[in-house]
Amino acid sequence: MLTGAGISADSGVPTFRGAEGLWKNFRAEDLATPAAFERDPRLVWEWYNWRRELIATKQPNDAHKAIAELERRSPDFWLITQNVDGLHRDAGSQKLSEIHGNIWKVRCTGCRAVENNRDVPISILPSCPRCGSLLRPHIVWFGESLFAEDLDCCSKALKRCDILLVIGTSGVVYPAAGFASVAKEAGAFVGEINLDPTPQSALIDVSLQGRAKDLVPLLLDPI
Ligand code: BV8
Ligand code: ZN
Repeated sequence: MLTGAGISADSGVPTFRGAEGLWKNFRAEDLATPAAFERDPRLVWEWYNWRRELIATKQPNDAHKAIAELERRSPDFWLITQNVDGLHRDAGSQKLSEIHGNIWKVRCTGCRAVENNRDVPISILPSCPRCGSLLRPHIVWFGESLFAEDLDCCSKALKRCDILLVIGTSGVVYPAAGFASVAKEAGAFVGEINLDPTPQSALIDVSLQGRAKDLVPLLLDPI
C-alpha cells in the first residue's frame, strides 16, 4: 500500500495541497527545503513546531486502523507512507516505510545522530545533547534524496506485489508519484482511493473516489 496526506485528513491533519494546508501563507515547498533551513532555521522550526503541536492532538482514524488490520491478515504486506505524522505507527502498522521521515524524529546537523523527540513545544532552536550542534527534523525535504534503505525496500515491494493500493495522495511528489507505474509495469493490479482524480488515475485499474475513512475499512469485509 502507498498512502499520502489524504489518509490523515480524516484525523484532522491538514493536507499539503488542500486550502487548509497553508501556514502563514507559506507553502510546504517553500519551507521543507535545505535552503529554507539554512536561511532561516527558526522559521522552519516554528512551522514544524506548529505541526507537531497540531499532530500531537490527533488520533489514527478508521482507515489507518484498517490498514494495520490488513497487515495482520496478509502473509506478505508492505506499507509505504509519504506521511510524517506517525499515525500509521500509532494505529499499529509495523511493516512500513516512512519514506519522507517522521515529524517525531530529529537529526543532528553535526554528528548526524537521529533521536525520537516528543517535546511539545520543542525548544527553538534545539541543540544536540551529544555535540551541541543544531538539530533538524529527520524529514526528507524537497531536493533531498530519500533514504537509500527506503528506496531499496520500496523498489522490492513494488516489483513483487500482486496488488498496490494507493490511498490519499495527489500523486505530484516524486519519486512516490511514480510508484504506481513501477508496480503496474511489474504486473500488479493497482487501485486508488482518493477524494479527487490524480495524474495516476488514468493508469490505475480501479479508481474509487471517496473518503479514506469510509472506503478503506470496506477492504476488510469479505465479498
Ligand atoms: C528527490 C516532507 C532527488 C516535508 C515531503 C522527479 C524525480 C525525483 C525528484 C523530482 C522529480 N520531479 C521533481 C522532483 C523534485 C521533488 C518533487 O517531486 N517536487 C514536486 C513538488 C514536483 N521531489 C523531491 O525533491 C524528492 N527528492 O527525489 O530528490 C534527488 C536524488 C538524488 C540526490 C538529491 C535529490 C523528495 C520529496 C519529499 C519531499 N518531502 N514531505 C514535510 O512533510 O514537512 S513531500 C510532502 O508531499 C508530504 O510528505 C506529502 O505526503 C507529500 C505528497 O503530498 P500528498 O501526501 O499527496 O498530499 P496532498 O495534500 O498533495 O494530497 C492529498 C490528497 O488526498 C489529495 O489528492 C486529496 O484529494 C486527497 N484527500 C483529501 N482528503 C481525503 C483524501 N483522500 C481520501 N480521503 C480523504 N478524507
Ligand atoms: Zn550531535
